[in-house]
Amino acid sequence: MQAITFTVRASDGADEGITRTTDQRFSVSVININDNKPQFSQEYYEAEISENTTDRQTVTTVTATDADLSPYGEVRY
Ligand SMILES: [Ca+2]
Repeated sequence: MQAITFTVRASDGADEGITRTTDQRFSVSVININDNKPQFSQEYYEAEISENTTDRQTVTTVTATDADLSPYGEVRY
């Protein structure tokens, strides 16, 4: 789980020089959900193989990515 920390400063409406401020630190935990599906790097792939091609020959290489963090962003083929 990732966390984002930041500081928010609240200031009153007093004139410059006598303004009073308060800083507050916040921490927000980012929950990983599986809200993205894998996307192939190309919309269309085309390949040709010889009729004499033996088993286990590479025909073409495809890639896809998933914008989610691991494990939901891991892509299997
Ligand atoms: Ca995903």
